[in-house]
Amino acid sequence: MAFVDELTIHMAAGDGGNGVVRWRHEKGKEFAGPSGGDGGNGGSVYVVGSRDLGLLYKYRHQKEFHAERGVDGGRDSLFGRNGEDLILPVPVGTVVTLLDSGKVFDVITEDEPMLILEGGRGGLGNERFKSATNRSPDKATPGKPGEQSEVHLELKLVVDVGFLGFPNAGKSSLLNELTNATAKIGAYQFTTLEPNLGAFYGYVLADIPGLIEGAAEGRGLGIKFLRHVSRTKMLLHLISLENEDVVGAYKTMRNELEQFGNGLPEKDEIILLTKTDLVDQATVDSAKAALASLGREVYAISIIDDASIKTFRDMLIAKLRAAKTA
Ligand SMILES: Nc1nc2c(ncn2[C@@H]2O[C@H](COP(=O)(O)OP(=O)(O)OP(=O)(O)O)[C@@H](O)[C@H]2O)c(=O)[nH]1
Ligand SMILES: [Mg+2]
Repeated sequence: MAFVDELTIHMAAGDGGNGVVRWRHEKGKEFAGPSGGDGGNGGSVYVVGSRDLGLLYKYRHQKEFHAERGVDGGRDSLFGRNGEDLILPVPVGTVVTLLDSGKVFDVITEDEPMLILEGGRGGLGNERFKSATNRSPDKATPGKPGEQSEVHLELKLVVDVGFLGFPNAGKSSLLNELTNATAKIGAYQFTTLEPNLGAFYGYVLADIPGLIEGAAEGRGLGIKFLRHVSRTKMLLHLISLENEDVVGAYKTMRNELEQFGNGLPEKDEIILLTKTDLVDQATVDSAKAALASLGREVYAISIIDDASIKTFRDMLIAKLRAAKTA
């Protein structure tokens, strides 16, 4: 799932349909009075929370969203039909700001539409203006314009676990293994160019592009993505056992975090050694011991070892549930 977290679009509620001036015709009567109907109301614009975190990405090429206009009134007292509302699904966690008025809507629930722009009321047909003193009014009113605005949508996602690591560490492979994500995997660096998200037992896991030394100063794809993990509750730090010096690799990455700051260094962190199938057990054990001696929790997996994935998955679920109740 590709990731777009900000979008500005133009949204418009529908204008009201016009009221009309019409006259009744009845056989044998020269004058039978006004019969112009009211216009229908314009459709309103709503946003509604959805679990689909990729929605903003789907809207990225569309700049204009509008509800339907009300239909004009007709003769024989016919009311125009109301315009259809527009109900735009946005990911739960989206903050919707109407740039024209500054109004802000926080979409935090699913399936509860929130009215953001109201459709214009339909105009009145001439039949409405009939009175004892005026039996043949030729007055009708136009529909009112619907509200419209530039609208800024920003997804302020609460990611539960952010994956961190050098390119090729196996971040995307793990995300695909643990979640419904279908992130691209490649045997080269920087396969992942923007964050991928996956749903994990009601939690959100995010895989970000690989970081390299100097990321905090803007090297590689760096800083833009560190910003994303700065919103996560927990970091999963992946280190490939292809590294001969896992402690060195760990310290390099930690150093980037320290330099970046923004609360990142203080986050809960789990270390995950990857690709255990490429080395012997003794190497796995000594790497684990060396990292554990820094006072960190360390786990090890291989994508081709189902048992290791299962153990890790169970541990992660337990940890997330414990964090929630803490
Ligand atoms: N042997 C082995 N290879 C693995 C394992 N996990 C991932 N790989 C391979 O390692 C390479 C990199 O995997 P990715 O999941 O794309 O790594 P990444 O960390 O997302 O890389 P970037 O997106 O470039 O930062 C791919 O060729 C994977 O097939 C593993 O457990 N064992
Ligand atoms: Mg990747």
